[in-house]
Amino acid sequence: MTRHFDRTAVAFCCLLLGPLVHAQAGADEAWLRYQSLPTQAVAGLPHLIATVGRGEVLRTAANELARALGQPATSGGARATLPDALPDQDAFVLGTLKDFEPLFPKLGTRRSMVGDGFWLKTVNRAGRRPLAGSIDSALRRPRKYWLVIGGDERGVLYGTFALLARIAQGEDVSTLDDRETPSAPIRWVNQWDNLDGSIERGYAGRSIFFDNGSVESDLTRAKEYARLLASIGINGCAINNVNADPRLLGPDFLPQLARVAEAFRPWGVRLAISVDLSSPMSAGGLKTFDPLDPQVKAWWQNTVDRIYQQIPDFAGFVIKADSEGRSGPSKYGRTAADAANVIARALAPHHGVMLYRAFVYNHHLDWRDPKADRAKAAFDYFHPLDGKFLDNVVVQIKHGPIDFQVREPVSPLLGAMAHTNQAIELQVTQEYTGQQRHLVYLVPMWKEVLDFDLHVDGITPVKRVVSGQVGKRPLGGYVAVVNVGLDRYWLGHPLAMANLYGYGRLAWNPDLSGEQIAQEWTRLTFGNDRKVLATIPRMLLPSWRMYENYTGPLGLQTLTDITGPHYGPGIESSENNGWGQWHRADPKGVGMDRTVATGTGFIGQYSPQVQKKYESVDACPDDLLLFMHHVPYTFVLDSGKTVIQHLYDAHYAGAEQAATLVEEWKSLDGLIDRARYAEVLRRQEYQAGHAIVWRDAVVNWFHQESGIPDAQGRVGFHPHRVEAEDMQLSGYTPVEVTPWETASGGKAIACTGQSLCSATFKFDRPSGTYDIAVQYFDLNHGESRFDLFVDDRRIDSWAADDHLPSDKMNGHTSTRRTVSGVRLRAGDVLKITGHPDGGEPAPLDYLEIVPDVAASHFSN
Ligand code: GCV
Repeated sequence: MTRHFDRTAVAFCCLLLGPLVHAQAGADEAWLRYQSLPTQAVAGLPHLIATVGRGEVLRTAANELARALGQPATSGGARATLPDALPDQDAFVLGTLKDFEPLFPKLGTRRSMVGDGFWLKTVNRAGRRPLAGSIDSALRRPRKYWLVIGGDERGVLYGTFALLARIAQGEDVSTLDDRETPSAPIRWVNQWDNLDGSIERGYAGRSIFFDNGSVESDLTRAKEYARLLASIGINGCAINNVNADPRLLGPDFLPQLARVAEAFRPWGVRLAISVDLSSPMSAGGLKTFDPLDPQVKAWWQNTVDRIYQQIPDFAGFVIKADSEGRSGPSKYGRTAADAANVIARALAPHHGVMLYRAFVYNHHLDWRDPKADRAKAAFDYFHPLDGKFLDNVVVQIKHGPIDFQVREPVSPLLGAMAHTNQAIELQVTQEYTGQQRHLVYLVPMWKEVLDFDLHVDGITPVKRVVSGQVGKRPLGGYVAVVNVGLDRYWLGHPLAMANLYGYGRLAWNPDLSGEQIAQEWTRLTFGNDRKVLATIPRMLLPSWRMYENYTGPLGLQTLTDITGPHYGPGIESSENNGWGQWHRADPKGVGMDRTVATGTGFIGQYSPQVQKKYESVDACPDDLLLFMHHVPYTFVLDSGKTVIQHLYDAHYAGAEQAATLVEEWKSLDGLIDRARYAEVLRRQEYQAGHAIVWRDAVVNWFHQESGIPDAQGRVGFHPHRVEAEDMQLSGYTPVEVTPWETASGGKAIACTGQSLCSATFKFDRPSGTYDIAVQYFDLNHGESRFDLFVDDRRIDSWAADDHLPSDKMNGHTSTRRTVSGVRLRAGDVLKITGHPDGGEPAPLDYLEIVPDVAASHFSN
């Protein structure tokens, strides 16, 4: 096929480059901090950027390159239009394949290049001989072009970001010939933002999109978010909670949504929204939302057409139905396919897609029924519908069968929908993994999931299923629930951004390793200092296993308060209710029997090869043992340890490791800017303390339940601890804490009905230097103040002013303050005074007085 050379399409727009720009105020630039581009990497690069074509996304790509490499901040850069000739000096040349071909006919550009893919290529052009009598010697010079060729405009933008990432990492880009193609067409994020500006399971401030029932008037952050997303290849964003508010489909809301689409558009990010299936009734005033009712069909068609009139590049809808109290097609005896297809049919002429979530389950299960199993729900419901969905429907499947636990097996549904488009749903927001107060780098977990072989048709790792390769599907891919907020660092913890970055990189190329991504992200975010590059990945890479160790190893899932905020420990909360997150611990043993032989039969939902791996207790990997089997505490693991001893050891090891993260981070003092250094340090110190809360809660609970002592004698043995309730109290009164395992000895002290209370005791240990940790509760109301005295000398004072997710004394609010290097003499009197505030009774749990500083900060 020959292509015509369209002169208008190849108009050049040139930007001349000047000195480097500096960091901007406002939101953190995360991994796009161009001020740290290595000078030697920038040195040999051209000073001219030319674009072939005129699209908006293309312009963004050129501007991004200019911004990174030093477009003068004031002049806005010199621009020139060169209608049909290549620049006569070295230049970056950006454009789509279609527009490039006529200019570089010998490049062989027609070799396959898919949509959002790109090609980075350097070409040399020999100098032209000057025309007779010409004085223009410049024409004689040979020129070199850095071509950024995109399969489409988004591809150009992605190629530009990829080029910049290489430069920022100090790679030699003087000669390039690299093509990249994204693994899958759907690379989306979901935000669970509510119209009032709150975010469900958001841990980093309020919404960047909504406030007080409307779209934000200032969408600066939305634009910056789109830039971050584009830089990692994300092409779609659903901005509102899947527990969707029907007001979003109202006529007055549409122009507001159009503003968000406009903010995203230059970055190639298409707007999507979550919608509620009952909208034809709640927003449209119909008497039914039965998907097969002709009026309902017509309503969806009109609604979709209206959206496209205002947002022509609208990406589509996300739907949560028949789940956790949301209405759904089951009300009318219809299936998910009936519902999805009706809406998908309306979207199809506009090239819109429908992401229908497979998170459908009954949360009123009978916990006494040994066959009941929430893990089976998605497969049971969706597998019979395989092949019944239209081609623009994608079933969005959470990576595990429960709900983003610290460890779960891969969802068997991913191996059971060969005739259906599928997208895997991951969670960047750390709902069950520490809510960004704990450092948990999730990429290694996602890698395990993506590389897991489902054996549905030969070798079929999850990543090939979701890319559509296995079933030869037209669509498929990745969705992550991200929930960034107005926090300066987007996700709260600056290091949590490694998860957002890693998600995008894996969606683009799931063959990358967790190590590669950690290295890449660290270089881009913190620069190329060798110590920083060695330390941060060393903190990131083991952090998932570490968190698992102190929250729920062996496939127990996160042993958190599942009916509360999903944060601190709450071991019994998952039992005796219909939610189905059971671990079935009893005095004799622990774990859910999901075998085909004697259990719920969940394992039977996998292919025979996978069943073989899980069905037998001996073959089942230790990491998932208690997810698949109920065993006695004395069951011996592959490691040779009993289950109960493993539970004890893992919790002690995990908490110790969390303490080492503080020291690792401190070793970077002076190598990281003050603001980020201080923010991360604060969070790591908090995590080290909260890991002890977790450790003690879980080991004490299992110790009491099993009656089996810890072979190492640690559980319940705290030689350095002084319980607050055992101190001499003035005004303070002892209180029982619920659940008991979240306070040392099950009790704390509270100052109620007084404005000042105190707890005192006489230090009777050898004189020396000690670290004093005060374990207290910081409720989400009030700001109690504490003072710590040694013999009437105040050595510290602080306020309980964190925003922890509970208004009660429990594992969510238990936290600690440590004063290091305190000289104490035998006979000294230690006193803590508490000033309650706003209903928060300055509650205290215990003191831990540990000899000598550094090494033993957070030990017993
Ligand atoms: C948006 C879990 C979360 C809910 C969330 C739900 C879902 O249950 O706790 O907050 O709802 O998953 O994914 O739909």
